[in-house]
This record gives sequence, C-alpha cells and structure tokens, in this order.
Amino acid sequence: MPTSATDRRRPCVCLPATAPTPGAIGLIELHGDVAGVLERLTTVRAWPVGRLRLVRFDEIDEGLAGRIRPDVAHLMPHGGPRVMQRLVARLAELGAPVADPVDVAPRDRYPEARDEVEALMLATLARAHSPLAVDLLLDQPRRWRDRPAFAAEDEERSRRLDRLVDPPRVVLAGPPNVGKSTLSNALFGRALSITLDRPGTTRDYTRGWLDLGGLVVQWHDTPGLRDGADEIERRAIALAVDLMESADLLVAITDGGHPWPVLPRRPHLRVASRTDLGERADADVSVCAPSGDGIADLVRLLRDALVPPDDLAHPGPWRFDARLERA
Ligand SMILES: Nc1nc2c(ncn2[C@@H]2O[C@H](COP(=O)(O)OP(=O)(O)OP(=O)(O)O)[C@@H](O)[C@H]2O)c(=O)[nH]1
Ligand SMILES: [Mg+2]
Repeated sequence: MPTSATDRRRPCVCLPATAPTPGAIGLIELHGDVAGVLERLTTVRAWPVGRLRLVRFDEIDEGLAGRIRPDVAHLMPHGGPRVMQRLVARLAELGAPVADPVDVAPRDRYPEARDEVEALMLATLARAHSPLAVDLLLDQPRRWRDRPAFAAEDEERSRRLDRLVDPPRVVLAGPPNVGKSTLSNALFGRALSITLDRPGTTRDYTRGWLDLGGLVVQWHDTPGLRDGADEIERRAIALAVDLMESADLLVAITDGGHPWPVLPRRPHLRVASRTDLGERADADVSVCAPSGDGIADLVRLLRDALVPPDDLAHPGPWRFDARLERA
C-alpha cells in the first residue's frame, strides 16, 4: 500500500528519480522520516522546510539538498552514475533503502500536483515510452475533472491507449528468405539482424524499440518458419512461435514467390515483401525495403492497428492508472 503524506514517522526510504545514465545533475528523493538521514549524511543539523542548501554528501560529493515538506527531501548530487550509486548505497547504510516507486504515494512524489489525478498523470508521464502519450496525458486532469460517466467503451479505449505508456509487442513472422530482417533493419535504420540470400539466416529472434510515428513498440524479427530445419533452428523457431502467441500485434510477411506462413494464430496484418521481384494482390500493404517503397504506409497501418486514430482524437478520459477509480 502506498504510504500517506501525513505519516511523517514512517521509516525513511530513497528513490533515485533520474535515469541510471550519465547526466549533469541527479535527483534522489527521500520519503518518510527524512530529518535524521539528512543530518547523518551531511554536517548540517537543522533542516527547515523550504530551504535549499549546498552541502557535502559525506565524502562522496557536493550538491544541493532541501526539505520540501516535513516528510520529503530532495538530494541533487552530480549526475554521474557512480556518484549516484555510491550515494544510494550510503543512504541504505544510513537507514534509507531504495523503495519500489509503487510503494510511495503519487502525491508524495509530485507535491506540485494540484490533485490526485494530476499526481498520477505525472507519475505515468515519467514512465511513458511514446511521444504520442505526452499531450494526451497532460490533458487528462482536465478531462477527469469534467468527466461524464466512465463507460465500458472508455475502458476498452483506455486499454489500447495504455500502449502509449508500455510498448506493445509486435512480432514479424514469415517463411525464410522473404526479407523479414531487411525490412526490420530498414525500420530501425540500422542493422539489427544479419541479412543474407540464404534461408535460415536469422536464428534467435532479435528485438528492439521502434518508434512508429510517435508510438514506441517492441519489435521482434524472427527466424523463417520451415520444416526440416536442424535442431538449433527448430528450437529458435519454437521460441519465436511462443512470441507469436503472446504478441499484441502479429504481422505475417511473404513475397510473391512464397505462400503465406502457417501461424499459431490469425495475423493482424499481412505484408507483401520484395515487390520489385514480384507483386501479390492479397496483402494489406506491399513493401520493398531496399528502395523504401511502402514503408511509410506500413508504419501508419501498424500504428493505427495498435492505437487507432479515433482513440487518439476521442475527447473522453483515459484511465491510465487503475487507481483512478478511487480518485
Ligand atoms: N530484390 C530484393 N531483395 C531483397 C528485398 N528485401 C530483402 N532482399 C534480399 O533477400 C535476401 C533475404 O533477405 P533477409 O532479410 O535476410 O530475409 P529473411 O526473411 O530475414 O530470411 P531468414 O532470416 O533466413 O528467415 C537478402 O539477400 C536480401 O538482400 C527486396 O525488397 N528486394
Ligand atoms: Mg532474417
């Protein structure tokens, strides 16, 4: 259960709030009974609320620190990963271990928020992967304030919009040597997979984050599906079939010289590839990855299948956090 802002006697915990990558300034939040930890970490004894100080964090670093509420303090050391790691380790020794973010109430993490919905929105904004989520999330506090009744269709739309926060899993599947990896590499703009004019080139599936016109997905390029493969390839195919079963979007691909693949479930989209070598009329979209033909259409179809434009344009509220029911 998230702890309450008014419970000042709860044990102190820390939350590194900046990414674990190099940065100029880092931010570590302290929540709970922060006074004792601040005193032990620095040489300063009095920590009135609202005053920002330049202090030494033990022998580790120098930086800014301030108590922004009786039970919340912010430490701003230099943002090098090693400085942050050492400071977090020292805080644990001083009695402020790292907390799970879900155990700290959003109002405590975002004291600047005007209400619970705005605090939940800021928490979601901080972890949303897709650029398309930003404006939509920023508008949610207003929508929830003026909200009409929340209907079943709002719930379904909300589950699709959640894909803007947690990237959906997209799996590309087809026969060997039809250009799956060449297409994947074209979408990534770099060589994620090896490509070769030989069936069975891709074995273990490869994956990466891909921005499809503002929607970030986790894209999977898989080995070509065929019988008679050796033991290693058979195992790679079995792994890929598991992925296909759990995909949020399954994309079938083939070229003019191969049949459609037999997949463990019906694909959401059918892509014809290598169109310069031969066309086919029974696909949703046709692409030629080396020339780029059809790629923009494919990106739009993929994005619209996962997050329909009507959902993005809908003026109703999005239940982007399960706790909104109680808000
Ligand atoms: N002419 C032409 N060749 C292509 C096109 N796309 C891919 N190729 C070539 O087709 C061959 C197979 O491409 P891959 O991308 O390795 O095919 P794959 O489906 O990933 O193959 P596996 O990993 O073996 O299943 C390579 O020689 C590519 O250069 C295309 O649009 N036109
Ligand atoms: Mg391949």
